[in-house]
Amino acid sequence: MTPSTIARSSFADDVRHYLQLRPRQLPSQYLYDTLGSALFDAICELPWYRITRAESRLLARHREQIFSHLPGLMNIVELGPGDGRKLRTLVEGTTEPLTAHLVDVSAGALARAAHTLSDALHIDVVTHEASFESGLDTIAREIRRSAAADATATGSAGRTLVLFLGSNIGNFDPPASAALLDRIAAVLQRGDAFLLGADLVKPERDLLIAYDDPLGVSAAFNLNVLLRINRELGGNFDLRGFRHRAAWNAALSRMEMFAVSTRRQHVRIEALGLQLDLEEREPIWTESSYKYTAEGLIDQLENAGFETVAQWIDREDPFALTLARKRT
Ligand code: AVI
Repeated sequence: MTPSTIARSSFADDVRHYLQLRPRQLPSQYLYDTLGSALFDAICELPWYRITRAESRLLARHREQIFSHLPGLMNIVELGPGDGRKLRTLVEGTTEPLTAHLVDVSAGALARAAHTLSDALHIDVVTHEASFESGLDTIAREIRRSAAADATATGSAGRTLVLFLGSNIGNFDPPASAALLDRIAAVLQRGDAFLLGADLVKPERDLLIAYDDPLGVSAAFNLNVLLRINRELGGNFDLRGFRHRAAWNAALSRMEMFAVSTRRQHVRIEALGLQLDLEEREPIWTESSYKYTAEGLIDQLENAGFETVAQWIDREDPFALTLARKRT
């Protein structure tokens, strides 16, 4: 079974399962079909969504310093490289030859990222069309195999840096993010490193406009998941019967996105044999985006077995880049 067939069968299973929960839900990973990914790229260009620019500024400003903490670095692994621009910005901080392993379930995203990196001549790009977990396992095996061969030839084995940028961690709930950090730590060797980009808590009005922008791009990004169900699973969602809602949940420190039914309506999803009766104002919860404190990020990394080497914060648009090293 290829990763894309796994993704498709779990889309159907997940839609069936999550749409029948109360409150109804759809996992946020399904926002990213071809149109959803293009809409997310557009969100990153909006003046109100500042994560991407804040992180790029930090990477450009501190990249030499980041590499100065990583002597003997040979491999960079990026989980969810997007269009590849973040990694492109980072690797301009070194002239050392490196292998970049890009992990994503989307072949299209991997091709785009590889293309963005193609003129960085010191970077050898290897793509892995896989989930983060299975990609990490495959890469760890490959790196260990070639490190063993290198160590025999040169007496040294190179270090690995894992990147998880763009505040992608924010779309994992606390147990899932702890599990992912544990998994990353488990595949790394002592002295290998992890660079985490995460969005920080900021005033509510800044968060609300970032997730509900005046141009309506966030709304289109959100409601597109219903269109995807229509297209891929034979659903009959009438998108005019839904509106986008973004809300700050202060108690759980997260932004939440919903597709809210504007009237009582009946929806059929042919491929699932599923019928839904939605009430007026009934929400379908489509995404959570956790926001952190700088100290909270250090604690999470410590709990997963990392020690923080450095943390850089963009004060203009609160965002943190944290470099940590595997402890034992
Ligand atoms: C990809 N992820 C980190 C974005 C976020 O901010 O949670 C997705 C997004 N959702 C709405 N706008 C952007």
